Amino acid sequence: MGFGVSDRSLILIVAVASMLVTVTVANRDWYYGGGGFNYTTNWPWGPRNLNNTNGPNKIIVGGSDHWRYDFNYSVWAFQNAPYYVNDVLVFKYDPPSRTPFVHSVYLLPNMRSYLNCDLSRAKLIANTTQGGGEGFEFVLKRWKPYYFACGERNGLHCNQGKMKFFVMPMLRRWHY
Ligand SMILES: *[C@@H]1O[C@H](CO)[C@@H](O)[C@H](O)[C@H]1NC(C)=O
Ligand SMILES: *[C@@H]1O[C@H](CO)[C@@H](O)[C@H](O)[C@H]1NC(C)=O
Ligand SMILES: *[C@@H]1O[C@H](CO)[C@@H](O)[C@H](O)[C@H]1NC(C)=O
Ligand SMILES: *[C@@H]1O[C@H](CO)[C@@H](O)[C@H](O)[C@H]1NC(C)=O
Ligand SMILES: [Cu+2]
Repeated sequence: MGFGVSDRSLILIVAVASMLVTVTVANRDWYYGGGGFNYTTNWPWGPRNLNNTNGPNKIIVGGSDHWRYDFNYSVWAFQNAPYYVNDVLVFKYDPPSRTPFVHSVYLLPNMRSYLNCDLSRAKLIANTTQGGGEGFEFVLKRWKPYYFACGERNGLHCNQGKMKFFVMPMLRRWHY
């Protein structure tokens, strides 16, 4: 009988629909990268934040700069927000056997000590050797602010070296 007008419309609709599906699938690939999102090339408000059902994220502190002197970790932490409870922060830095410029990781008790780089009541969580290899992993276990700082040179790395940041992990929403 050939194609009537309604048949043509139908074909058009099917064609457009399949194009939309293709675009949607392409976007999904772009967004979720088949499951492994690359934090190194992440944008500030990265799409990893869109999928809260993805499970805990592993985040390398400082990205490809790792944990080093004179890198603005406040800006880095802000750009990588939000963080979720059970996300894992990975601190990477060379051990003393590989560099004279050693680092460490401390947790500071509050905002005041954080602002002043006051290490007197800080708690060591990773010594100078623990950032080697795959790095030191710290799980953001609780819904509370975490204040991190390097403890080397009596606060100099924290102050002058900008080696400090804080995060406030959010509770994960298991729906979207
Ligand atoms: C992430 O991106 C960086 C920089 O483009 C690249 O060096 C690294 O290999 C990538 N990692 C993965 C897991 O794709
Ligand atoms: C989020 O990630 C999970 C696990 O990778 C996946 O099963 C789910 O379909 C994703 N959700 C969306 C909206 O893509
Ligand atoms: C750092 O901690 C590790 C693991 O607890 C320990 O084996 C190592 O001796 C410590 N290194 C220093 C320099 O304190
Ligand atoms: C990091 O950079 C921001 C924006 O330029 C600045 O306001 C902040 O003081 C810097 N942080 C440190 C510790 O210098
Ligand atoms: Cu340091």
